[in-house]
Amino acid sequence: MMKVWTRRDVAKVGLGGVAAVAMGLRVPQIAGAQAPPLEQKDTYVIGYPQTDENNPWRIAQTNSVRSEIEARGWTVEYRNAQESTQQQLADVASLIAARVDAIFLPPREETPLAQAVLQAYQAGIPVFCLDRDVDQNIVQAGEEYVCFIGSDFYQEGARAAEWLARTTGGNAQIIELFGTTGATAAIDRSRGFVDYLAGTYTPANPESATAATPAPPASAFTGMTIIASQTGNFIRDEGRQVFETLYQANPGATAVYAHNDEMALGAIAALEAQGKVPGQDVIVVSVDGSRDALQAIIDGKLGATVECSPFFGPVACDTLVAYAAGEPVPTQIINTDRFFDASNAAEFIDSAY
Ligand code: GYE
Repeated sequence: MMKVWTRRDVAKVGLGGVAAVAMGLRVPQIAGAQAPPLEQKDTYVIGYPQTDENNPWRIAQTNSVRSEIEARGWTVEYRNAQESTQQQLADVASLIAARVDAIFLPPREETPLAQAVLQAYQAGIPVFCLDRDVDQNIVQAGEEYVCFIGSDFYQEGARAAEWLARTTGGNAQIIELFGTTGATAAIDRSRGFVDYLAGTYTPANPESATAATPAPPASAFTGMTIIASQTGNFIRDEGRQVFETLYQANPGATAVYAHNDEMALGAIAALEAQGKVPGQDVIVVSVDGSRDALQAIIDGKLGATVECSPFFGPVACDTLVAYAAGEPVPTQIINTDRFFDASNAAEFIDSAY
């Protein structure tokens, strides 16, 4: 069985020491971990092990990262794990073997991919986690990897809950379509939503709070209940099938909270197939801000979507350059996201992906 390394193991044995321990050798103890340095160069080879290309969000993210790397005259070593955590682990291993300069990693699941971050750390390759994060009990930004760049998923969940509570007058029987099990985006979108309705939400990143950040609710929303929750893996057709089953078992549902637009669009299709009117019989809210979602808002089928920007290319490359120059890089770089509903979807649809 594979040894699962923890932060403590690494801190104890230091860079390179994990391999030695695995071989049964004694190694001297060194102080805490520090993300591997990056040499300043005119051009870099960047490893980019993508999770999948199954939805418009992922495709927009890949286009953004790839085009920014290429525009700078750097090289991208692209991999596509096609929804497989095992494959993504193998992809990171192959990028380490190829000795890329750095890795832009969107970790499919936070705990398994923390091991991949550790391996890159041991190999002296700096990792920048894009969009999803890794398990902080195993590795930490600023220590084993450089930083996390992405959205505040906890706040996204709270924003969806705030809109739904306001729109339904505090009364809803909710079906939750969960994202990929073990993905930061799913875990925190769920927590933010649940905590907001329970009256226990407080912003996780006060420094990134904007006018849009929901204020902590005065009390719990006792009329808002999650009656069923199941993963649809962030995939439209899986969202459709899962929703169909959950709705059959829970015909009293009045709302859907989908962790991304694709699953929300799947639920909308399932509702229509059953002769229901999405937006009237059942209110739907989700996260991302894709073109199809904005169109569904214009059509009155989707109520609202919390933006989660997929445009990582410029911020990721700028951060890498700053890091190579020895400038201080924050351990968390949080995107500022908008909110789309019937009041502004038409205004923004032309710039959506
Ligand atoms: O919302 C979803 C994608 O991790 C933020 O993953 C990302 C999510 C995004 O598959 O559509």
